[in-house]
Amino acid sequence: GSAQIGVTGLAVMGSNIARNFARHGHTVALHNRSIAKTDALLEKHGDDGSFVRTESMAEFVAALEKPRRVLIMVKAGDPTDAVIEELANLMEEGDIIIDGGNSLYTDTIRREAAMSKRGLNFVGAGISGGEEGALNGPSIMPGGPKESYESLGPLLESISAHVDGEPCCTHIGPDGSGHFVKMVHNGIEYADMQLIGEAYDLMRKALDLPVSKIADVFREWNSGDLDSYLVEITAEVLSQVDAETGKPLVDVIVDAAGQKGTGRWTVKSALDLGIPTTGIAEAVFARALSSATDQRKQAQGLASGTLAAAPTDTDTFIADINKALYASKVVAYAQGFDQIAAGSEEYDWDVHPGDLATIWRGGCIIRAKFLNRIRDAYAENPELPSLLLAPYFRDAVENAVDSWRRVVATATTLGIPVPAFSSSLSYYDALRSERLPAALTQGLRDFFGAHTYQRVDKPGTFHTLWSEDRSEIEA
Ligand code: NBP
Repeated sequence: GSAQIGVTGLAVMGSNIARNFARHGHTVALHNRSIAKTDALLEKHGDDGSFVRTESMAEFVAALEKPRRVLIMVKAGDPTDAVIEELANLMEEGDIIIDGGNSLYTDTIRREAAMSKRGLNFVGAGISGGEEGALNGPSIMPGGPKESYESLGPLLESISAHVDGEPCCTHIGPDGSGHFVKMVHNGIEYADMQLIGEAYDLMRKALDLPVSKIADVFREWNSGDLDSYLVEITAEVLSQVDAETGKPLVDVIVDAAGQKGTGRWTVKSALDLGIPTTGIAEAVFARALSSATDQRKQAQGLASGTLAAAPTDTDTFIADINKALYASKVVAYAQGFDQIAAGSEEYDWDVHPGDLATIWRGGCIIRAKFLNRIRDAYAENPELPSLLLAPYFRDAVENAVDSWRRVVATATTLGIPVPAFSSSLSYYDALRSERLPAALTQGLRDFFGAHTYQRVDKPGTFHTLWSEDRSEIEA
């Protein structure tokens, strides 16, 4: 065979990636379970480059040069397992199977172990950027054996997005690390979108701004510190007018947010790792609450209270929201990077956080100017205990903190929900607190369950004899 890469699974993502490879001069073998998608691709875009049409999996594998490289772009879960098995039976030692779908990282760990036993290289690669990114340059997070990256890396880097000449693709670490960081990336995407939603909601409900004006605010923000793809497309979506009703499109869209599961996975993993990824969790729960439409309908008459303290100056409050958004975003990223560090530690992956900031600057949904700052922060100190402690972010948050508090306080008196703004602020306050009420928690646990506690003034483990004379013993 002569094809440098094969792509199986030619739905929207797979066909766009196949075209991307072809446009970069690679010969691409094409395969899909049903031939219709393969033919549709060839008919519409056969001119993009050099493709090899194949019908059966055997024909597909035979079309590839050795070591063979196959990218699987089918539905995550059972379909991916089925395709891997079919391929593995046809491939030879040293060949590389890449799963570019949104697989759960624990599945990737399992698959990599099974494939390496059979002498095959298995690479779980997170791919972000949606349809458009797949075609024009996604951000790619490949895990798997380091050796496989030597032959695969240049190929993947050639089709990835580039920022300042650097590819948005690098080897993340062994086995499931690529899909793990892609999962957290998606979780951060949830948090980012929730924060943007809260900022928008405040401008509508606290400032009574028309949607078109809010679109202008986001457009303006996109030329400052908040410069990012999601802020940019927020301005686009808010500017859209519904052809049928003449209303802003956002006003005719049902306010129940869907989810495909990667946010939920991130939070489950955060719970298992014991990392307070509150920004992402609030975002996942906010989508769930939005979708509880019956319950919401019945709760609509509940009292809001009488505190309502509206902001006095529109421009000042918009500037406050901007800073609250920025500070909360720093918290969401700080937490996401903490989770990646914990996952890396747990699975011995040696993931470099600075690499992630680098490859997330382009191609992916959370791409943002801000990531340059994160990259600099980890370049300066790879052992950073929290992003919030990097000098740049420490200053930025200090500069924003009064605005952040005003926004959360105002939203609270007006009864406007800001779960991500407020929980991020609480996280920040908890993190910087010298003492936390966890001391009382420990006391309570010792009271009802003899769970013991430690003292601030001497080493050891202690228990108070609560049901006896309440003297303290060393446990
Ligand atoms: P889908 O996730 O909708 O999957 C459709 C493809 O899977 C078709 O090619 C279909 O073949 C194939 N397939 C199925 Br379903 N079951 C199969 C089986 N048992 N054996 C063989 N093939 C099977 O496609 P997508 O939206 O292009 O996404 C592909 C992957 O990329 C997914 O894992 C997704 O999570 C991930 N991803 C998507 C995005 C995005 O923005 N959409 C972004 C990043 C990652 P058929 O044509 O014969 O039915």
